[in-house]
Amino acid sequence: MNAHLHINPEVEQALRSNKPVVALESTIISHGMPYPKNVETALSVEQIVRDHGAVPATIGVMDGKCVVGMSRKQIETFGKSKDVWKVSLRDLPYVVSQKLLGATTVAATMRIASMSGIKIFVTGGIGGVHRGAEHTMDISADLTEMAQTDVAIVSAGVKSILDIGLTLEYLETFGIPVVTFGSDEFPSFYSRESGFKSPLRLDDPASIAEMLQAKWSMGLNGSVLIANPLSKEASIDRNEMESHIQGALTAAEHAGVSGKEVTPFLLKYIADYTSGESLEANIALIRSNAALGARIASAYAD
Ligand code: PSU
Ligand code: MN
Repeated sequence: MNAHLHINPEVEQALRSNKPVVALESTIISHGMPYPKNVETALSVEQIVRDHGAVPATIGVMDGKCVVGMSRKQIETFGKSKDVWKVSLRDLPYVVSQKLLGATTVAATMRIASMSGIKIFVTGGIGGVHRGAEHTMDISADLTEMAQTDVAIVSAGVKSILDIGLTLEYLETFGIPVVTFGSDEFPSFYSRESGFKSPLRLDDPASIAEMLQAKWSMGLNGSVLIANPLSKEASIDRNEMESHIQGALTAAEHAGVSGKEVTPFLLKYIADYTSGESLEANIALIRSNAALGARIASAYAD
């Protein structure tokens, strides 16, 4: 086994005996939500995974190791510390060799999950093709990673800080199936609607697990994006979100934000300007994704 991988004993045991395991990322803890809601949410998400019959494995970088299955204390460290690196794929060797504290994005988390043998990964939203990418070339490494790594991702769709249409085109080009759970429309994170039809739809976790099995057993490499629309009660009106997103994009341009800072800047702006509402929606959707991910992981293990 890779010397930089540290899998906790409970996760290791579950993987060895083919029990369902669900990977969880840490960028959402360190850069996606304020303390202490971030820690409370991360711990409750782990509990939801357990309640649905799977073992949670929150992933991040610490002391030169890719930690797979953080302890409660480690989750608190990621939630409280000020200088946590946002680690995408390109940052991973630097942060590991420099022994820094690193919160992993979707791209880095799924690669570490794959190194460990975990097949299902639950998050809030993935990175994608940014609006204006035809000029900036700002396309998240989450997408390139999804093209090659055999880990399925459960998310609430794609946040409309991104260009959802171009992101769906990219996923099609790279052969990444996009399946929405129980809906014909692809969701846009805070909203059940996006204005885009979902390429595929399945209505139960077992059918999704069968599709994963079919894909990987044929040697078709890469991820499957499983979109789980937020409940109607927690969903925020799409037009209301659009005005906040426009504000966030304008503020980012004025502040000259670029590179890896773009996504955290936009997320924080929206959270600040929608006060509690977007944070509550964010918590509701990640909890719902955790339940669905654990059910798919259980079906896949069967
Ligand atoms: N989108 C969200 N919430 C998030 C992220 C994206 O709605 O927390 C985080 C995830 O960790 C994702 C990362 O992998 O941002 C993408 O960053 P970038 O666009 O810099 O690749
Ligand atoms: Mn980017």
